[in-house]
Amino acid sequence: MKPVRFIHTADIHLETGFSGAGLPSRLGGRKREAVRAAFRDILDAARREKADFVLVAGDLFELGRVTPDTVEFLKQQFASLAPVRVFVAPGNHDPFIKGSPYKDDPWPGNVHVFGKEEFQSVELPEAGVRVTGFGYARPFFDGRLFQKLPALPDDLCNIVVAHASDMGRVPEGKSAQGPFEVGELAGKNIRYCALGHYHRQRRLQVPDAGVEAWYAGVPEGSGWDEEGPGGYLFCEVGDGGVRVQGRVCSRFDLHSVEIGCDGFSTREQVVEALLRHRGAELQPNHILRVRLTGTPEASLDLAFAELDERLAGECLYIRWEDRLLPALDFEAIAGEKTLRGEFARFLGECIADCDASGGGGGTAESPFRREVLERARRYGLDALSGREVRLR
Ligand SMILES: [Mn+2]
Repeated sequence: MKPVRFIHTADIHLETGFSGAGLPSRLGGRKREAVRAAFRDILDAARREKADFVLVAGDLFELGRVTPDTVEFLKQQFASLAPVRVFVAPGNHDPFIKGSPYKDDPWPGNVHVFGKEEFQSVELPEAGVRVTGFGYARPFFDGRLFQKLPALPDDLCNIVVAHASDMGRVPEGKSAQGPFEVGELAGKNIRYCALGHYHRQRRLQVPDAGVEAWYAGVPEGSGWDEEGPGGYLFCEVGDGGVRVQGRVCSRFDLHSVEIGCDGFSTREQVVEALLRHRGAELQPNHILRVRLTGTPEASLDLAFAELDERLAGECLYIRWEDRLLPALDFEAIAGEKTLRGEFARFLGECIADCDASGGGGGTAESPFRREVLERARRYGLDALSGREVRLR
């Protein structure tokens, strides 16, 4: 057969908000623009490399946030791709419901949106391909459609596209929408299964050597659980098998760094430690989360505005996380005949009680309660000592 070449993308989340990642609003605008740029890159690749079609495995946009501008942007982009076909399988963020631009707007003729909660097929005889997919018709869909999918006719090369959850590996905090077991992809004449919903690019282990199944991953990471470069997949199915190529298209990647500050006495040492990550996590187009740990000398002053100024140009933004343990001598303070001493004694006893109950079959809340008490002691002693009280 003539090789079939196509792009698999998913979870683009055009117009998403970034406040959940604790990023300032000026970065939200840059990230949203980067998501659009990444999406343009994906379609450019389809044009340049003469792909036969493009698969979007759901969450192309967020229904609650999508603007008329973004809808027109999508129509223009897709129309300019013609005659290359685009197949969209709506997911939980862009369900095919009343009020959705999928349903209410006319789309260019080369775009097919799977608008039913049942598998349907579109045949492309000239390419020798059958694309089979379904879409969500509600914002939460837990139907097990793969269970009911019969074996597809093997006269054409079968490509399946869906927004769905591999129940064998649900990422932490992810809702199980469109659940399936990898075994349900086996023995059905599927050559390639294009999945969306999980945001990390990953190949699935299907107990059928003939099936290649992937999550495409996000083109541009939007949170701290989506660190590193984002991208899409370029696929080629031929007689020799399926070749899947991961490609990067992200602009502003998120990265985390931990800096152990044991014995640090100046913020210069924090800067030096961070600069050692230059060229890796620390790059001008990266957004960093820097977690400071350990026990520094009392002289260390984490003046974040000054640190940001010192590191301007090294990266796009730093979200500082102060997890330093105080070099305070709680016992000595608790011996003082002062309000500060009384406070330190009281919190010290609360923490000791917490340890006693936690060690002796305590409740599940004990470790959390201990952390709260430790923070309370730290904040309180900062306040009672006339120091700046800095949330950590
Ligand atoms: Mn989703």
